[in-house]
Amino acid sequence: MTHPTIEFHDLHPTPADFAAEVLAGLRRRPRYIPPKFFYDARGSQLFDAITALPEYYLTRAEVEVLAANAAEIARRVGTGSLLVEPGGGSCAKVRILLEGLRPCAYVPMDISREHLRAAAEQVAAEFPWLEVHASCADFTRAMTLPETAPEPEGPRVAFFPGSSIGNFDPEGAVGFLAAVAELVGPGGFLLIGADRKKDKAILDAAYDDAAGVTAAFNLNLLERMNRELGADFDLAAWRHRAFYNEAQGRIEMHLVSLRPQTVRVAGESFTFDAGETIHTENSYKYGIEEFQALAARAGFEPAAVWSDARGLFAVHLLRT
Ligand code: AVJ
Repeated sequence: MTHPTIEFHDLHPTPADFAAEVLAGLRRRPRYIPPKFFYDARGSQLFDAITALPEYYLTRAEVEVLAANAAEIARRVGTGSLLVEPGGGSCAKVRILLEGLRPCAYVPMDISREHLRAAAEQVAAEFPWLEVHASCADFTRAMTLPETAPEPEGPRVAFFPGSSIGNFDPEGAVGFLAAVAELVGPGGFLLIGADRKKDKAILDAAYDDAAGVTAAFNLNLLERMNRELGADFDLAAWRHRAFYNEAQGRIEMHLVSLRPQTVRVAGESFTFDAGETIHTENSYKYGIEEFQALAARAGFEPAAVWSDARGLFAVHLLRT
């Protein structure tokens, strides 16, 4: 068997980055830890389980849209592109596009090192004609291409599925999109999934599933701090809370302290009141025109937009 072409570029955040961001987040009020820290090995597994939950419609809806429109996407973008996927740790959805797009190289970038390495090797084995340059990095901090990435004949295309854009607040989203616009340059494209605003009951259920997988995903952040930062969170003293905040147009996830308690984290003490929360995630939802207007502020114009049959989820093709 020939060895698949995979180049691995490593800018993985150090344990010191995790400690510093957690301590800064716990010193603030309200307390906030960014959702990128959910994705250790266990968190990545739990997230994959979330995508298969009956209540979590996002992944199925987006896959439906990509599969139904893969040929049209390829026709609009053309072949020979350099395809970059920030946060593309599992290289799952890109498979739907690869045969049609025939990019000259694929660059998945992700914070979760082993998850990314395994996925990149698998995609390279499945598509033997494809050059894969995996880049382990925190794209919320630095979005640069590995130096080994080839110069494409076609456009640079960024792929940002999953409604991961929803983790930024709207101002942060404009900043991220502007960095993507710069990365793809003139004539470049962005294919991006953005979950739509909808009935609160559907959204609440998607982030607080009956089987408790999303709760385990949220609580794993406490276990991760215990493992990696020598913290002493008592898991029985915390609960998962998720709800759609209609005024803000976002899902909020929190970890709720069930009693007054003091916790040690990386040598520092933090006192929590009963009912006090650590805010762990926002997931913004966007109307179609609302999202196009946001992208316009970052220098993108709409090229096309598609939705699933139920109208739950949108995939936008944007160009610089
Ligand atoms: C990966 C950010 C798109 O917001 O739906 C799923 C993460 N959190 N369930 C989302 C998540 C809880 C997910 N994103």
